[in-house]
Amino acid sequence: MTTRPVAVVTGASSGIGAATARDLGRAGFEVVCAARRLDRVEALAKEIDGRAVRCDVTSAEDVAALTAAVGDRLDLLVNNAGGAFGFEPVAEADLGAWRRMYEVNVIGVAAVTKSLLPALVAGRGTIVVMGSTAGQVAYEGGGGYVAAKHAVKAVVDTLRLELFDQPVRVCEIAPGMVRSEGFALTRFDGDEAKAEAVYAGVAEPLTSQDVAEIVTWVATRPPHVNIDRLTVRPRAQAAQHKVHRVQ
Ligand code: 8X3
Repeated sequence: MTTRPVAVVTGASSGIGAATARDLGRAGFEVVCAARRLDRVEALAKEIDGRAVRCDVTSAEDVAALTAAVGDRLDLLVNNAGGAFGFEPVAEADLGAWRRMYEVNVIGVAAVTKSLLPALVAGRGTIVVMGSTAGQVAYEGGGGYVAAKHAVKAVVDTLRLELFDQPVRVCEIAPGMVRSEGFALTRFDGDEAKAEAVYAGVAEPLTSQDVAEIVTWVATRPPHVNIDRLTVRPRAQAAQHKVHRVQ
């Protein structure tokens, strides 16, 4: 029987999710590392003395299995799984990619949160959702992702209202430019040159670890303190389009 608080991190196989799982492990959490790539989360779970569950957040069966693995009580849910697919203008929207983005970023968050909510209420837990500055401002080529992340923000705000009399905290973390393993590469379908260009000349984008430490901080505030939304950008990014690049 564990005496450590228990956290679930979705999308824990890489990037912000993996860094968050590690950071929470260091902070004393027993972390349930959930992701589609089981081999990766198994290795991570071993490293941090946590648990691994294969979970595609768009699969009802996988979400049910994750919920069963968690049991009756949960201290922290980090809805991190998500991502951007494509960078085309609305006029050329890849509708399949838009549907996938809505499915994983929005419905995935709703499905996992809904399923784990009874355990979170029992555990007087905290829900952290990985949003994005794309949930606050639009940018050219971002349409499908921008729309999905705006929807994530709306879901978080709705949830917080609905849980106002429950002992559950609800927080959205909205990072700007993070040089995380995979994000840009996924967006550009494996095109390394395009992925690299996103960060070209930027003195210092955020790292996954920077965001992970914020998740841990949010989750370890006293129970009456709710960080509603935390926006974080690198110093070199004053606004979505205002990025300082040196050549
Ligand atoms: C990532 C931030 O600017 O690529 O969520 O949309 S951005």
